[in-house]
Amino acid sequence: MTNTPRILQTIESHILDLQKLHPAASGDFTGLLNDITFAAKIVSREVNKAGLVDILGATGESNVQGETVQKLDDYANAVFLKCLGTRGQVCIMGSEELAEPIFNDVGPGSHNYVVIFDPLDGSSNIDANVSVGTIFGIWKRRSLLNKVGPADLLQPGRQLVASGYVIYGSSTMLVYTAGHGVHGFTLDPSIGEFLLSHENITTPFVGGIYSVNEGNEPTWSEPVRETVRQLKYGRDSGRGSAGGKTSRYIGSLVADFHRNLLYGGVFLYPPTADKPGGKLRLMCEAAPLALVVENAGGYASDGRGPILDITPDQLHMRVPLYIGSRDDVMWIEKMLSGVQR
Ligand code: P6P
Repeated sequence: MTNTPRILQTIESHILDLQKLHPAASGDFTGLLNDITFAAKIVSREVNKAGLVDILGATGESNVQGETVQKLDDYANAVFLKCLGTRGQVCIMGSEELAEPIFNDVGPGSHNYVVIFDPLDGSSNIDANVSVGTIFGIWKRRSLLNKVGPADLLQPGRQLVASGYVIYGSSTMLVYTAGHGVHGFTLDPSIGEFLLSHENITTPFVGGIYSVNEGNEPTWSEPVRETVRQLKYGRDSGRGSAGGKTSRYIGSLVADFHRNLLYGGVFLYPPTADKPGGKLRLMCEAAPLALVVENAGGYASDGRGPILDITPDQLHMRVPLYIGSRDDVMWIEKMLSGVQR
């Protein structure tokens, strides 16, 4: 009996299967997800060459092709802006790299979707060959009859129709959810296809890892300090308890999030003295990852309640972020909202 090769499923065919769940679908959403996939392939190629062709920073020098060297995050930003909504599906694009969103509800196409993204999160790590990532969120346009405006842009994560991230690491993976589970696809550069490698990702209810920049401890509040102490030593425990978690912190959100999603754990970015509202951005980082983690069985909080329920007051609104294994994040929320166990 010859071994029947496992059927390899590309992300494009996975997305098409998703479209079949919605018989009335126009195909715009499918096209949009495929545009994101295409942009991810282009960015992956450049990120993986970064150490070779001197795309190392905003030097203003020319590279071997005589082109002006772009910072990789500028490059990634330009690629996603160019690739998104090539069929006119998108009415607003918001990028972590752009102060203002780009509105576009004229010309051919349905202009039905809003896409907010961080084109290359963690890019300051790229020169050290640390994994970096793209994070994206897709909302539906609300103002179907009148001109697109702020009400279409500033939507809570609960209104996301899909979200995901790309991690450019030892391999390039695209992980996304559209409300029917969380699925991971690994890029095979030899054929230029993202192949299904992690179907129906679920994250452990309780994790063994906590991820936080402990260098910020001097500026944390006392409840945050006590929470991290108990993550380290074990909950409600005296010193030296064996019940603590192990510490893992890369300093690249997508890499820390992805590892904790697969292994179980909690990532924390509490308020600090210079970022009293938190460092991470709600719309292009926290909310898209919150949708992913909730669809994988986890939870994401700002320390008071669900990240997904926060309505942004502006595109670059920042929030404190506690995200990962459900039991861990719920416990942190109780610790920080003063409700002891
Ligand atoms: P800190 C990278 O700059 C980033 O935006 C996230 O990717 C990462 O989680 C966080 O900042 C790291 O911040 O203050 O620990 O260096």
